[in-house]
Amino acid sequence: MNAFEYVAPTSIKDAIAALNPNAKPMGGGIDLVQEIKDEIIAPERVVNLKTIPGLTEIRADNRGVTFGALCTLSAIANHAQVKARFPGIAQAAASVGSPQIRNVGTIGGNLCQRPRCWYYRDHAVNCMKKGGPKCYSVAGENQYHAILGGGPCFIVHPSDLAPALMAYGAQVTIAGPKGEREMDLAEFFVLPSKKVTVENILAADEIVTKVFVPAGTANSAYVKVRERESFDWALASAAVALTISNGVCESAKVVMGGVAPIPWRSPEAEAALKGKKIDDAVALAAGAAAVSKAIPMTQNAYKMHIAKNAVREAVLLAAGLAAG
Ligand SMILES: Cc1cc2nc3c(=O)[nH]c(=O)nc-3n(C[C@@H](O)[C@@H](O)[C@H](O)COP(=O)(O)OP(=O)(O)OC[C@H]3O[C@@H](n4cnc5c(N)ncnc54)[C@H](O)[C@@H]3O)c2cc1C
Ligand code: SF4
Repeated sequence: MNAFEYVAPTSIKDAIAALNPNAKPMGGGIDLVQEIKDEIIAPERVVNLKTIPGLTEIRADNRGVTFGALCTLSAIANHAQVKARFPGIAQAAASVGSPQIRNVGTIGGNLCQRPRCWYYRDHAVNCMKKGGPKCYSVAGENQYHAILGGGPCFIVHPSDLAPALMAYGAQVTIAGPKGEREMDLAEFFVLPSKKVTVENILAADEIVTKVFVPAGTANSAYVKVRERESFDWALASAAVALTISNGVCESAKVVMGGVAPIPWRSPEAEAALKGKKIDDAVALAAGAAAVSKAIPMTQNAYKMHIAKNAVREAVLLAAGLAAG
C-alpha cells in the first residue's frame, strides 16, 4: 500500500480543487481503500467527501426524491417515503452487501465502485481495463462475466442501486471545475467499447453530488440473485417499474444488473409488457425477451436463465402479484 496525502475539504469547490488525475475522491471508502490496500491503484492523494456538510440529506417532496451523494445505503433502504413511493430503490439498497457495508457505503460510491472481475482485482494482472494488452476473461474464468454488451472488456457493472435508479429515470448531478451539470443516469455509464479503462463519464476532477428521482409509479420491484445469500454482488438482477391502469401495463422500464458492463435497459422486455394485462405468462415472456440478445461466454450461459427469471419475478412483484 502506498503512502498518500489525505485531504478533508469542507466544500464541493475545495474538493474539486483538490482532485487531479493522481487523486481519488472517497465516500465511505469501502471499495476505494480496498483497491489501495490491494495495490490495484496508488493515488497520491485521497479526498474525503464526508467532511463536506449537506451531502447526506434525503429530501422527498411532490417532485420526487433527492439523495445527496453521501447518503448511506442504510438510510435509503430505511427511509419511509422511499420504501412507500419507490419500493424498488429501497429493495435495491437493502440488497447491498451486509449491514456494516450498508451503514458505511454511500450512493455516490455505489454508483462509482470499480468492477469485481478477478483479473482486475489481482494487482499482478495487467488486463485491458488497466491499460494492458488483453482481456484475460475471454479465454479464462468468465462465469461471472457479461452476457450482454461485452467487449473488448467483459465486466458486469456491480452496482445494485444503479438499475433501480435507472428504472425510475433518475438524474445525476456532477460537479467539476466549470460548475454543475445534470444528466440522465442512463447516460452516466460508459460501455468498454467506448472507453475500456473507465465505467462512467466522470473526469478525474469531477464528483457526483446528488441523484434526483422524479415522482413516479409505486409499482416497482428489485429482484437480485446471488451465489451467497448473506452478502454478495448480483449474478443477475432486475429492476422493474410499471405504470398500470385498469389492470393493463401502460408503460414499463426494465433494467438488469450483473449481466452487462453497464446497467442494462431492455427495450425488448419493456415491449413485451406494454399494453398487456400482467400475468405469469406475460412476465415470463418479458424475461425471455430480456435475454433474447444475450451472447454467453464459455462459462456463463447459466446467467441467461437467472436473468430471465429475475425479470419475471420482478415484473410479478411490481404488479402486486405473487411470483409464480
Ligand atoms: C464484502 C462486500 C460486499 C459488497 N456487496 C455489494 C453488493 O451486494 N452490491 C453492491 O452494489 N455493492 C456491494 N459492495 C460494494 C460497496 O463497496 C459499495 O456498494 C458501496 O456503496 C461503496 O460505497 P463507498 O461510499 O464506500 O465507496 P468508496 O469506496 O468511497 O468509493 C468507491 C469508488 O467511487 C468513487 N467515489 C465515491 N464517491 C464518489 C462521488 N461522490 N463522486 C465520484 N466518485 C466517487 C471513489 O473514488 C471510488 O473509486 C460490496 C463491498 C464489499 C466489500
Ligand atoms: S473483463 Fe475487463 S477487467 Fe476483467 S480481465 Fe477482461 S479487461 Fe480486465
